[in-house]
Amino acid sequence: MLRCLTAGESHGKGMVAILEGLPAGLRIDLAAINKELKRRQSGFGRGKRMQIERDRAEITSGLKNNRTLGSPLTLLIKNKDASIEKLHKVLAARPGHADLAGLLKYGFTDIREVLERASARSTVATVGIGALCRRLLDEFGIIITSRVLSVGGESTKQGITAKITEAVKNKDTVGGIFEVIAKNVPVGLGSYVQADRRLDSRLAAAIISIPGIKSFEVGLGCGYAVSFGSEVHDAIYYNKRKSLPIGKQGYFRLTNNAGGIEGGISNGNEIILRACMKPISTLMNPLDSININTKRPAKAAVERSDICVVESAGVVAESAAAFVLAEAFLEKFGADSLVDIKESYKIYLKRIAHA
Ligand code: EPS
Repeated sequence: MLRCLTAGESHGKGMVAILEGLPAGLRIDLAAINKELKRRQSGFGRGKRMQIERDRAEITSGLKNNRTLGSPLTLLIKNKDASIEKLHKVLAARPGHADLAGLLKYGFTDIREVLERASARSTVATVGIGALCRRLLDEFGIIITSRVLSVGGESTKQGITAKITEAVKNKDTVGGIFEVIAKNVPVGLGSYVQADRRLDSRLAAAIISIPGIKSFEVGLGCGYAVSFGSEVHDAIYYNKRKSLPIGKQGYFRLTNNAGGIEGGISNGNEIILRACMKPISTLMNPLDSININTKRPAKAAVERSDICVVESAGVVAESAAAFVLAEAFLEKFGADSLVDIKESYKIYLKRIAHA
């Protein structure tokens, strides 16, 4: 069983992630983890915090000679801005943020006590976990990437840049849509036998729980709603030639509207996921709100924030997907030792090729 927990406040000492269940014998490269952390911090539309932080991970458990021991891995990413005890109180909830619902739920009298953990800074830990999971997937040729499809309804690079620039100028924020693609995922991850074993439901939960994500689609997604079945289902063909390399033999499709998942199981095609990231809810030109002490109208709190994080959200979603795919992969092929998993994977591919 692969499981993880994260901890840490946006301006606390740092962010922590514990990942348990990676097999023994996996080589871990800290530089590769730091590269993913850097990708998360990049993108046009990021705010001032990203100029302060240089997110770097330390691994404090689970490794010897840079190889996993099968024991829990702990990642620590220290915050440079660790000013939590000195920061001012926040008294007017930002519409769209966790502020008001969190305040009422926990009975706080300062919104800062909500926003410190609700902050999307927690995604540092998600990306750290994802980078570890990618290392496992790497061993089996599984590659996960993402790309921005649109920002504020604009889908060309020029249009996107113009939208973000407009948002900066108007002290506003802007959201968009990104796509995550997983290549070389074998057929057979996940299952239809129980709702919580379906690969699509697990990917949906992992991605929609990233702060700011408001919708999720697999493959053609909402496009299915406007088409006839005959137009959208991916017809099945078969390749008899044994001379083809393993992975190219057997069943294949000419289209991939299913986005690589049928019946909650990966079908061997690319997994294609799409999600919508809402505009960041901290507005420099704030919306109406209420002062939680006086109950009088007040402008929503203004905190240092970002303008557009659609590109970063894609990197975080890749990481969330990496965890789910690694988990499903280990369920199928065993989880103790990398050597054993490789053996079991080889036998499986051989059977599939000749099925
Ligand atoms: C973030 C760090 C935060 C924000 C952002 C994401 O840093 P700070 O609050 O100190 O400026 O830039 O968080 C939010 C937009 C949010 O609403 O929580 C990060 O590391 O990604």
